[in-house]
Amino acid sequence: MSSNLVKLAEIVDDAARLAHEISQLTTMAPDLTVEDAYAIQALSLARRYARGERRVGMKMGLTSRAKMAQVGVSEMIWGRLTDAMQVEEGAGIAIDRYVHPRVEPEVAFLLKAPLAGKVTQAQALAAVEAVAPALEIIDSRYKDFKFTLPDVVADNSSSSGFVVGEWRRPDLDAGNLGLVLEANGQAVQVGSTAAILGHPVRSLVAAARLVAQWGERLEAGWVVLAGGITAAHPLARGMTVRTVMQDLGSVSFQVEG
Ligand code: OOG
Ligand code: MG
Repeated sequence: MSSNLVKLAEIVDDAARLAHEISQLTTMAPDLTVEDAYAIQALSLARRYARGERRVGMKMGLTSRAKMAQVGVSEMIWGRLTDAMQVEEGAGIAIDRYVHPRVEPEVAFLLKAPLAGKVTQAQALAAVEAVAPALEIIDSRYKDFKFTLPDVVADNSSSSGFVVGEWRRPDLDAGNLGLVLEANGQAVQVGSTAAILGHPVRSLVAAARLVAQWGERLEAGWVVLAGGITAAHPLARGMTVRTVMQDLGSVSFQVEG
């Protein structure tokens, strides 16, 4: 492994750990490829595991047009979730632990069996134990939340926190469920789960394919976030955030004042 990639992994890991913004890695390393970026992501996560964090899942990113348009990157990406990123439903988060956090409504899958490689939608669904409404807290470590594809991938695809609501039966069809994202009780985004590749299960199919390219598999017990359904909304001190999804129920958290 090139020492340069190790150095870049240390830069993104420190930025996430200490909540400070950094310049895009591609300004320092203009030749950085997407493959290098996934290697940096793996190296930066290895630093988290060494500090005692445990891998609990995977998040898919840029699986809806609204998300692609908001950040100006139109390639599907993925990142790794650890136990330290999970926020309990209804809990409060301290905004100083983030650079410029945003929140987005997502659908979460809980797996009961491993999945990897080329799988059909039926095979993916057969590995699902339960489905839940979720909120992802994303926080790009890059100045002004601006990045290229390799930058965002190296930064663990902006992974920062996630909140999962009550788990529902896996046979609930999450294909086209209406939802609202609220900040302080006011609707700030509305959408449908169909915005995720036509059906969120397609994101799970893609997740199985993408991890296999890196020699991994989705494990039983993991949470897989299918990707933001609407554009993300900036968090502010004292804000209460909630998403309400048709048939799936709601999930919320607070930003401490
Ligand atoms: C990149 C992460 C994208 C999603 O759900 O699309 C993502 C970003 O928007 O900073 O989490
Ligand atoms: Mg997301």
